[in-house]
Amino acid sequence: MLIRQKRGWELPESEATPEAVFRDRRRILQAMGMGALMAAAPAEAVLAAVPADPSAGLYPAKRNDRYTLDRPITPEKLATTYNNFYEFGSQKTIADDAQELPIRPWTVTIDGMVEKPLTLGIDDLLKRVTLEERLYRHRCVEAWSMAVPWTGFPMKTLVDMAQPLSSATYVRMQTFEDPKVAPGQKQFWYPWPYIEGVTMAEATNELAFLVTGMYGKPVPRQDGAPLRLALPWKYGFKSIKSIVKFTFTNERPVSFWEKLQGDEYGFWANVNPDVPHPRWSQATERELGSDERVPTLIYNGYGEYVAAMYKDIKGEELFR
Ligand SMILES: Nc1nc2c(c(=O)[nH]1)N[C@H]1C(S)=C(S)[C@@H](COP(=O)(O)O)O[C@H]1N2
Ligand SMILES: [Mo]
Repeated sequence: MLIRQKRGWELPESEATPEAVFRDRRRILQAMGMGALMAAAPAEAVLAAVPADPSAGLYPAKRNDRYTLDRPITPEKLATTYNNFYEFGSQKTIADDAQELPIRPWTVTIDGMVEKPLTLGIDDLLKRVTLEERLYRHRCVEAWSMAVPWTGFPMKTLVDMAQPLSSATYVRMQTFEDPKVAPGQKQFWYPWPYIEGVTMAEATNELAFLVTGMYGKPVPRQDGAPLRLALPWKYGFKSIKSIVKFTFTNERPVSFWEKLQGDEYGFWANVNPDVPHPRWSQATERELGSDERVPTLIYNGYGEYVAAMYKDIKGEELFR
């Protein structure tokens, strides 16, 4: 995804040093007025004293067995330490830095062309939905992939809450904006805030899933806490993280990546092994934790659920 900077794999490994972990622990302890404990107690024991996520009791949720995998679940450690979250930097090792993101209070706004505009806290939203677990594949446009047990609720539930007007044809989504905690947002050449968009048909497709949890726990900050999207048939950049706003509109949203480099990252971005990225092949992918390459599938293997939405769309780059 990089445009004007070095690629993640060219950056020094020192990004993920134990020093960074230590710095975070020290920060947490100081915030708790427990600095004196630092010398005495093992860091793990003290971290256990950090107040729990108020939604922790909702997990694990019951698994929906309709969505099955053709491969093993990616080890949690990999899925939660190899991330794309440009708000915290363009390297893959942003997990420690992302712990700076405050996820309570977290306000979600639903506005635009709707009968029921709504502003509510994440925990109130969680009270209005039924959580379930789904096993989904995730295919990044950079040609790595993972298989993850997400927990969340269908995006259609949120659409139904909002009661969109018949004139609404798209949903535009927006990530938090706070350069004080997300240093990537000080990089002025990126078009912050991160924006993504889907059509109303996509938003209400049964696969479109709003994620609040992962591996049977609240989703960690680096993976998009407290609310992110999972669109398993599209390249990963469509699955926007840490969402604060859903706007129903009749104008096609221009996403973060499309603004930056529209010839490489378009609105539709459906996975297709036969349509190469302008700079690399999309025919195969590397599963996190493996060095082998496996074939990439059209719509990332989800064609039976989604292909019908695109059959009458002509003259559009559906696969970029
Ligand atoms: N706000 C925001 N959302 C984002 C991104 C980002 O940089 N910022 N990266 C996207 C990309 S390119 C991918 S592949 C996935 C990565 O999700 P993961 O880190 O949980 O694997 O998040 C997507 N959502
Ligand atoms: Mo990605």
